[in-house]
Amino acid sequence: MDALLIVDLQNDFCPGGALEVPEGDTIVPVVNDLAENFDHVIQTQDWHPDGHQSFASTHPEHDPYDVIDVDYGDQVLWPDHCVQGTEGAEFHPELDTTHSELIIRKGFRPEIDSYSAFYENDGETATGLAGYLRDRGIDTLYVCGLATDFCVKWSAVDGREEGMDVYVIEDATRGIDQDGSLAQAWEDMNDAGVQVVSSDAAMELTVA
Ligand code: VGL
Ligand code: ZN
Repeated sequence: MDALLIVDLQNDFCPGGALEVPEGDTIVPVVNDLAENFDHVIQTQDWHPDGHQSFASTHPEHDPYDVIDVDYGDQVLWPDHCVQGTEGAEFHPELDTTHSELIIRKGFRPEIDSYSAFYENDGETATGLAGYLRDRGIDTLYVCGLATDFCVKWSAVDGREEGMDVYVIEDATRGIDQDGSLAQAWEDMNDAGVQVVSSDAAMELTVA
């Protein structure tokens, strides 16, 4: 059974937001079309408390996009974004969320960042998504949303780790491209056995 996973399609990742992804908002109509065609739709929402470890502002000696060493390895320091309860953390106003059966919030633990919809960045703390998908008999994920090179990539790769068939919908995702991270992400997804499809192909492949 198939599900569409819409990753972090939130104001702060769209132009004008705190951590804007170039053209991030342009995927909204494509994602809305997809959501209407899938039987099951799941979303993630980046949801950080003030003073989150991943915020550069939490480390006065650092600037945004510096990489620091934390308990679980490298951590990129981001501008403050998707702070719980703020407008930046809301979904894009034109995103149609009516079809969404589950919304997974991630990154709410002050000390751990979370890119993947399955596991936080320590690689151990589960969000519960794997169990949910298994309980519901969902074995195929079509992933779209923001950003290709961070949360989309890690969600897709972890989906493969969980034994799922995973497709990333190329024209329904956009990347940040920090230091070559976008090309690296496509390579990592390919190595993990993630397949790349267009939104048209995704709608034909899935049985609505
Ligand atoms: C994301 C950086 C920090 C993402 C979230 O959604 O890709 N990137 N938090
Ligand atoms: Zn974040």
